[in-house]
Amino acid sequence: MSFILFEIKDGLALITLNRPDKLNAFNKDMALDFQNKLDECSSAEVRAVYITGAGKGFSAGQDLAEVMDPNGPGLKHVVSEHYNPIVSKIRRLEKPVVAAVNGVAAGAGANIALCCDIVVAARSASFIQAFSKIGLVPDSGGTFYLPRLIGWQKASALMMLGDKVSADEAERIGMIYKVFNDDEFKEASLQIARTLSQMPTRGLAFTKKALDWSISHTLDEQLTNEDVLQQRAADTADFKEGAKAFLEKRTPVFVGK
Ligand code: LHQ
Repeated sequence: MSFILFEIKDGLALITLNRPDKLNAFNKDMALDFQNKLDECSSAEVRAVYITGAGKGFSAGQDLAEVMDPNGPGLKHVVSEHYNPIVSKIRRLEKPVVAAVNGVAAGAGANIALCCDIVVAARSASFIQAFSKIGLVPDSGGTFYLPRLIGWQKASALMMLGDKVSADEAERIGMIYKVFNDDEFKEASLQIARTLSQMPTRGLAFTKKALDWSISHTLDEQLTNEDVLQQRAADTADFKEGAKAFLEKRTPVFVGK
């Protein structure tokens, strides 16, 4: 059985975390396969990525049975070899990545979702910074993204107390973009990803880069960064098509170049 389901359809890569009986908790094989599939997403045919979970959970984070198994891969390299590359690959991927959180997202499962470009959730989903409850430190970029998304105080409290945050509350506090009713969630979240997959891919990649750069640059530096990226965006075929279609009062057809 494959712990990651992967399919590319009409420019959209669909990645499904697939250990439903364990709420898609990450074991070594699943983490490494996820990395491989993220690498495959850099191919030109992929113009957007959609990540979700099989069954009723998104991901319960690290498989705790595996890290406690004396014959398992051990705890020493889990963060550096399993989770850090996943977060880096998602951020470096020059495509928009949608996390479609279909159920509970805990520990590394929550923080991998939160590093994605657009995070949406089913109304019955929830987010838990589960680390503190077992004596661990938030990882997978959680200490980087969560305070930036919801502010220091709330992030600090959620990470220390390990409270379960409902999807509605996550939307209210700006942790995620939108919540959809459970019966509409799959189609509505896929529609966001499909829309992105037909948009100007290079322009979206430069937007992602500009947002990432804004974290570590001054205003003056960032104004220069925006200028540089705008020149690059203006050189794309999709910009030319977008402007031309606007002037001709027709719907543009973007090709991702
Ligand atoms: C699980 C897990 C799980 C194994 C549910 N492992 N089986 C980095 C570096 C090094 C070390 C460790 O970790 C990390 C990163 C991290 O992610 S640390 C955080 C690890 N995750 C957690 O601590 C969350 C543990 N899980 C839970 O608290 C609950 O399962 C949640 C709140 C996620 C869901 O609760 P329920 O909806 O009540 O489901 P459940 O607890 O009944 O779980 C269903 C099954 O999944 C169950 O198996 P079973 O065979 O009894 O039906 C659980 O044992 C299994 N499962 N999470 N992380």
